[in-house]
Amino acid sequence: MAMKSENLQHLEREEKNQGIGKDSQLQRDLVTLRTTFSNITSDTGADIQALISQGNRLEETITSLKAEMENNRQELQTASSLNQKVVSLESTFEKKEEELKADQSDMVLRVQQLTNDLKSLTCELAGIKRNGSVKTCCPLNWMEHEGNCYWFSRSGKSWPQADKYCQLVNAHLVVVNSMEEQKFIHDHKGPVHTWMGLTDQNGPWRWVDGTDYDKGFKNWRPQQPDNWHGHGLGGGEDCAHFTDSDSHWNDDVCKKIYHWICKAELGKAS
Ligand code: MBG
Ligand code: CA
Repeated sequence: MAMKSENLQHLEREEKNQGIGKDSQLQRDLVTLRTTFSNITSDTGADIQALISQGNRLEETITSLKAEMENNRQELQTASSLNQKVVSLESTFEKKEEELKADQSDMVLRVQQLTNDLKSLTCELAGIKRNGSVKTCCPLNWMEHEGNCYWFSRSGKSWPQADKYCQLVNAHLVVVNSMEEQKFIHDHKGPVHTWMGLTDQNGPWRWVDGTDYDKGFKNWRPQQPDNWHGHGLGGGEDCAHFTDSDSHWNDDVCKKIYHWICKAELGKAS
C-alpha cells in the first residue's frame, strides 16, 4: 500500500511538471483514486486489526481447550484405574462367594451328620432307660434301611477276617435279598471291591445267615462265578464280592484284602 501511495504522488508531481495538471478530467480521476485508496487503506487496517484480535481470541480458545483436554485426559486416567480396581474387587468378591458356598455345603453336611448322631444317641438312651429290652435304632455310624442296619468299612480285610469282624459286633457280612437292597448297597459302598456274606469254601454257595442260595436273589457279573485258577495264588475263587464300579458280583480269592459290609436286623447290632 505504501508503494502504491508513493507512486501516485510521483505521478501527480510529474503531471504538474509536464504541465498537463490543467486537465480537469484527470484531476478528478486522481481525487477519486486518492479517496478510494485512502478508504481501502483504512478498511484494510481495520480488517487487519479485526483479524489480529480474532487471532488472539482463537489463541485463547486453543489454550483453554488444551487445558480442558488435559483435564479430560486426567479424568479418563482416574476412571480407567478406578475401573481396574472395580474389576479386581469383583473377582475377589466372586472367589469369596465360592469359598463361602463351599463352607456352607460342608456345614450342611456336618449338621446332617450331627442330626443323625443325635437321633441315634437319643434312640440308644431310650433303649437303656427301658432296660435295653427292645432296640429301635441302629448304633452310631450304622445306616438304617428297611428294618436293617448296615455298616460300611473304610479299610480292607480278607474275607475270613471281615466275617469275624461282623460277628464280633453281633452282625454278619451283608446278605443281599433283593434288587432294591443291591441298589442301596451300590449307592453307599463307594467304587471299591467289597466283600459280601456269600462263599463256597465248604462246597456249594452259601449265604452266612442261612438264606437259601438257589432260590434267592443273585446279581453275578456275566461269566461269573468262574472259580478261576489263573491268579497263581493257589486254588480257585471261593468268596463273593461286589465289584468296584457297577457292584455286580464276582468270586475271588478269599485272602484278598477288600472293604466289607456288615448287616444286622434293627436292634440286634451293637
Ligand atoms: C476277573 C475276575 C476274576 C476272574 C477273572 C477271569 C476281570 O475279572 O476278577 O475273579 O474271574 O476275571 O478272567
Ligand atoms: Ca471270578
